[in-house]
Amino acid sequence: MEKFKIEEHNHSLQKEHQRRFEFIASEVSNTEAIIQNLMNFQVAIPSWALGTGGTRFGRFPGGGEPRNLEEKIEDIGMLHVLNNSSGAISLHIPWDIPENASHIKALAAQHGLKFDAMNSNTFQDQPGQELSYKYGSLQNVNKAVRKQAIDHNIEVIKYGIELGSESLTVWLSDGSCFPGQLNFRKAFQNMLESLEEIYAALPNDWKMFLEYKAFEPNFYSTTVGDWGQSFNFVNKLGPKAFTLVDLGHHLPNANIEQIVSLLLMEGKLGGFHFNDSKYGDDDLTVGSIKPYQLFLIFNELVEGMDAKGMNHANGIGWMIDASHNVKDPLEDLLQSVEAIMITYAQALLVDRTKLQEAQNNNDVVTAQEILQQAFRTDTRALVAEARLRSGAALNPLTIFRNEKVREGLIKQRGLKTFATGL
Ligand code: LRH
Ligand code: MN
Repeated sequence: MEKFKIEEHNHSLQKEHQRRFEFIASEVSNTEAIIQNLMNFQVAIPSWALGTGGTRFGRFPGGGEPRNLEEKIEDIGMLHVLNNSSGAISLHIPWDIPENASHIKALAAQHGLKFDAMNSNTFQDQPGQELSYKYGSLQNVNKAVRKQAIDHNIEVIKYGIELGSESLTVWLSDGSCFPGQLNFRKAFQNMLESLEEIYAALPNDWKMFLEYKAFEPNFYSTTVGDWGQSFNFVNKLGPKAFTLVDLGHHLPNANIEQIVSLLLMEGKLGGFHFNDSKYGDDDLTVGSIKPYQLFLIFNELVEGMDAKGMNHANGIGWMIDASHNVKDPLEDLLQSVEAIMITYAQALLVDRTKLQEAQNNNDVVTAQEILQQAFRTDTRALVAEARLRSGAALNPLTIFRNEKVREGLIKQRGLKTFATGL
């Protein structure tokens, strides 16, 4: 997307934006601080979510999907030009192996992108793979299967080192589908032993994120099934191991904001996979189903990170993990990043002194009023102003459509292209 097109777009929206920005700036005391925080805040885009997702019931590709890692980097680069908040890629191996790592690293840098957490994959059997992960990987009763999975994770770390990544996300589908299938204790011990070998292979400045999930693809037990189990593992592993919270990985009605607060308190909240869901791991657009829950989570993030003096921009791995069944993948990702920025700005609006006072006085009504005052504040003009000041588009989705980006990609790549990933 050429710079002049963005300038033209911003010029056409400037007057309306200025009116909205002056209004919110007149309402909000810490406008400049919020805009600076927004400009620093970068969300990593998953390399596995640039094509159309699907379910076992069907997949409906929309065309123009990236055919290789280079084209995925171009697509993320384009998102970053439009919102200047998507400055990192999270790669999934082997879906996106950087055949020529220095070339890939240079290409990403050209697009202003760096590599966030690497993701290993021992939840699928790859063509030619010697031993199957049907009954699990790091927990498997068969030591040889565990070794194969450990070696894969160490290989993923090597790719990450070449690309300048500094973290490994381990999500394990390991578990059981029926009572009696698994000895839970031995599965835990096998998995801990395996994770210890992977942990020992981490460079000194690296982090390991252990992602938990309640169910799917196993439907009776999951060996890293909730925050408590992940927390137990990462505490036993050591200071480089942290828990990763994927918003879609909880049992119904779980209080995710409380989990976030406690993991932050313990210094063990390492990363986030942002998405939204109504039922299971639906991987829907961030903020599309439960925007108030997302606000309550960001409220705990800001409160907890400030309590620990953590830098908001790089204290935690901010990543999206979504799958697009009916939306254009790039429009969906633009909406997700926008929802994250809007909600982060709302959390920065919370009057924490007044909230603490209300909490100390058990003034429950005032406490709710303070939170909802922030949640009911339209921060879109603040987010747009942050983009404007960083040379991005005032309204990324509008210019994406007006410039017919998808049509251009279909012309360039064809209708029937297939992007690796979910
Ligand atoms: C598992 C998960 C994990 C990824 C996969 C693509 O549900 O959230 O983060 O490895 O999706
Ligand atoms: Mn995830």
